[in-house]
Amino acid sequence: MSTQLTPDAVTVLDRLAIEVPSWAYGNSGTRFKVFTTPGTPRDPYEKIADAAQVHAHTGLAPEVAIHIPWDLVDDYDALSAFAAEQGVGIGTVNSNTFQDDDFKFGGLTHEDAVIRRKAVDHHLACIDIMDATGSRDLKIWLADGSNYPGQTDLRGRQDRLHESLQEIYARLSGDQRLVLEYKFFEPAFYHTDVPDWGTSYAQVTALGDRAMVCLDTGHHAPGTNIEFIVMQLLRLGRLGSFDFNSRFYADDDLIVGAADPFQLFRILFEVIRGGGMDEGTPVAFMLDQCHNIEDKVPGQIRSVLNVQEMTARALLVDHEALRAAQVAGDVLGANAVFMDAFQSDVRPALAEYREARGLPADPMAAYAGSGYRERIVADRVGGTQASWGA
Ligand code: LRH
Ligand code: MN
Ligand code: MN
Repeated sequence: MSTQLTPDAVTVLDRLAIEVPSWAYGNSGTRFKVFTTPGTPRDPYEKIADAAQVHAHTGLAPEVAIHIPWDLVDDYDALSAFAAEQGVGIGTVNSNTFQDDDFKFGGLTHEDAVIRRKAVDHHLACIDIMDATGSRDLKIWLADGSNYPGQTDLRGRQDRLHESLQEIYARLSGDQRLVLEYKFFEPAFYHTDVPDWGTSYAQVTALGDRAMVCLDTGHHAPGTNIEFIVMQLLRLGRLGSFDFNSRFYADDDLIVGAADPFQLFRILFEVIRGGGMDEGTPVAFMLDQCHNIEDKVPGQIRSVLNVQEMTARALLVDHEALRAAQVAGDVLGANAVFMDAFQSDVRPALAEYREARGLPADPMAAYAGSGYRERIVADRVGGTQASWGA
């Protein structure tokens, strides 16, 4: 079924913005092999230039998230000015306490006050960067955890985490926020200090109103009903942001909507149902992906288009009919209303929608024909290509 977009759906789609991660433009891979791509950025400036291509062709990605120290530069005013020239802004600042030998046994949770100080200071430095870039969100994901039962005192680590987060939170100003991301395992295999939404929720509510939960779609055990978590966090007013990606097995970081488009639809339905796409929503949408074998810029374009397409389909759900069927106990009727929307083809309507906004009807084809790839391949010679982790 090919479908038209309603005026209300168009209003929501006009608001849709998906931050792209700077690290998606660097080389990445598995522990077995990193395949490099010609033209890969060599510094944060080139990553931002590539990210700006995604926005130029889709109108969907006005901000680029950065990761510190991967995107360390001398002058963040200059980086912000460069981003603005490219037509984008700098978004979420991601902290990183997972690649320094000192943090082998944790950072914000560490037994040793000296190491904890170093981890807290890193976050304070990230907030200095946010002050310069005008970023709203500090995103914290911790690798802290342990590999063996008895290795560490689980309870003490939660208490120290709270103290560390309190100091970081106290340094925020204006409309700045702290978002705490959870992940059930990896790199720690026995326990992780922020393994689930409940722990993140408990920690952020102990801080204050400007602390929220970040939900990375790849950070759950197989079979987890992620849309239920989305519903609950929105209901509790603590869903701060998404890291979108898709997974078949673990934290695969594949293109969002590639592995399970229906799951993305169900998640976005709950976002809309819970007000997460209303005007002034507190929910920030972001990609957290790697492009190990495919080209990175088109990989990112495909990703934001997937989110747009599933949002358009989720906006088609006939809420009145759905509610009537639910109230009547019409199990199959309710499910049919839901599936009708999921199975609608919104691609022609979205192509028209883009053209009406001066955007290419087919952003993938437009990028392929733009000559940008050929240009960066020719220009970016010498230097060291950026990689996930540097
Ligand atoms: C951890 C994670 C977190 C990091 C990113 C690179 O698995 O999802 O968001 O910052 O990967
Ligand atoms: Mn993530
Ligand atoms: Mn992850």
